[in-house]
Amino acid sequence: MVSEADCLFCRIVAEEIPAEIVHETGRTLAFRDIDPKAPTHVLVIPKDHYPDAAALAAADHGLADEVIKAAHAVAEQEGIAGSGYRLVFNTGAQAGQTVFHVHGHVLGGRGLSWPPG
Ligand code: IU
Repeated sequence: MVSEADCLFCRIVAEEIPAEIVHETGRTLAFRDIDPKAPTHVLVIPKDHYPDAAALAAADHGLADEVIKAAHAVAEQEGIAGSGYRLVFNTGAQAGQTVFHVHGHVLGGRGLSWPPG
């Protein structure tokens, strides 16, 4: 397991910090965002630590695919796969990334405007 001691999401994976887990596979974890921006707002992460989506994709071992599949499984489980949902990977500070353990936001349950702010 690749983890960083001071990473919030690594600590959720290690069960040192509680979270409402909604989906888990061998290499991924999904939990409800603590400050939801939509009726459904779930974060999907690889259990291993990669700082952002670019680093995860560069690792090239299929884990990015697993995260995206897990996100769709969450959307189905939450009942928003049919109506539509947004999968967002904020990548870098200017894009709004605040937690530097790659995570996909699964957002849905209401109409979502475009473009984002
Ligand atoms: P961002 O894309 O890095 O900005 O997303 C980080 C998310 O992590 C953000 O939506 C926070 O509400 C969420 N979060 C959380 O779920 N639990 C926490 O303890 C903290 C942040 I700090």
